[in-house]
Amino acid sequence: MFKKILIANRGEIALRVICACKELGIKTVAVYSDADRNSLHVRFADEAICIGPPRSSESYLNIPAVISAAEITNVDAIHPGYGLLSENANFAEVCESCQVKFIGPPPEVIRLMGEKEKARQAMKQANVPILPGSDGVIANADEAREWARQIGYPVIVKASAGGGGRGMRVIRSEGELEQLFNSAQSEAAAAFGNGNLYMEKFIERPRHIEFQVMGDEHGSVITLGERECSIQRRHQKLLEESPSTGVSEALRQDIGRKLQDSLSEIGYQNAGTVEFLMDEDGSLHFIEMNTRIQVEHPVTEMVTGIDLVKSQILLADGARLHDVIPKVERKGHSIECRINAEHPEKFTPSAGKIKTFHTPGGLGVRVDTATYAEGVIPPYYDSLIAKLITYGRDREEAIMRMRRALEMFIVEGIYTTIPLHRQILQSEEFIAGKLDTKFLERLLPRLQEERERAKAQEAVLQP
Ligand code: MV4
Repeated sequence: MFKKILIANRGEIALRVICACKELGIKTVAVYSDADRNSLHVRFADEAICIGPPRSSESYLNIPAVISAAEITNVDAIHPGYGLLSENANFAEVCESCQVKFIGPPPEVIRLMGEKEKARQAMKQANVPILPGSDGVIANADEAREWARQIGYPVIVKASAGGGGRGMRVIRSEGELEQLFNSAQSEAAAAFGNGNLYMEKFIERPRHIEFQVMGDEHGSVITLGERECSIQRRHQKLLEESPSTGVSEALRQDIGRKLQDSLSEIGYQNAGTVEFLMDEDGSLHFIEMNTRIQVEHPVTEMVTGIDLVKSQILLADGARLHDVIPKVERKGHSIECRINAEHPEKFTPSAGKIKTFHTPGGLGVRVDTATYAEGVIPPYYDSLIAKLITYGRDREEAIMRMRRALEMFIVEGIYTTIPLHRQILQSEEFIAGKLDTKFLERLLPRLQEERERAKAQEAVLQP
């Protein structure tokens, strides 16, 4: 078994990995930037090494600096967390060549899934449902026009190297095709150094549903059910839950079986997430795969009772899946609210010093955070400061727990998304489980209107 693991990350996920290592009796090494000197991941790790200045490009993304830290401390493995270097196939390769185990899938698999068009073809080959779309990348606007005629408008072009919405354009008619195709291509080339585009039928109001998978190094893959991630804004998820109110047991089983077959064929290893869009009539269509542990993994942990990060470490050490996860039994319901250091209405980052920090607790409440009272949120990184997770025997209980937990979560000194979550948890649409990716676009204007009405009312009462 690994004796020592380096965590190439910061914040709550670095702490989450340290928790797993402690429970497995594995020593930990934290790396940190100058801005994170007083962070909890530094405090709770057995050793800590400063790897550079505040900017991620010079510290957490600096491969030579991370590898040097691993060599100096003589670790057996590196856990990359999410974001940063977690889906960097070159980094995984460098780890391998330095005899340090990268806790994740093999570099070739990371590379395959990083090319969205190739991932799409690989899934199609393996009978996982995909949307009608182009076969392979599209060379130019003329080819795009041919595909669009065949698929039928509206269509969407996406960057093969993309993700997170960049290099994406919705095309609603032939008249606007050429211009939109060309602008997507330039945007993709500028952002990813690769202008390859592919096309899909566009779904107007999809639900975003993803499946958690785990694979071992002996050819076995299992699925651990789905998460509903439709509540997002500008490609940033805000709230996730498991199970999804839109997925029947039959659909879950069907997709689960297809994923197990396709991913064992591909040679998938370690933790992964397969993203789907659900269309208006409830069918799921593969869109892309993430080859890392995700922010929202706790909701799956809560409903399965399986520690996904511990499982990642054991699987990376060569353990067999049926020894690590003998049985998957899902029970109850779990919701996660992402608490970001952001203005809840403007969504602008809110860095600074936290004055009061009180986290809720009690049965069915979990808080994953690396923040504390008097702690400083640096402006250089992701704005996630805490994840508030509740568990209930059913969705209603998980919702009621989340409502009271949000009431009892106090953060003073910076703005957070807590007030917005309180509103989401009160909304009729959310309570009814009527979700799609336009949910917040409908809710936010209503909340704005309410605020204006309240203000006008106040003016009448106090002229
Ligand atoms: C789509 C789509 C509709 N139809 N593909 C956005 C990010 C990228 N990962 C995939 N995305 C989308 N792909 C087709 N064929 C709508 C989106 C989309 C979206 C997807 C998931 C969650 C939120 C979203 C918000 C806007 C658009």
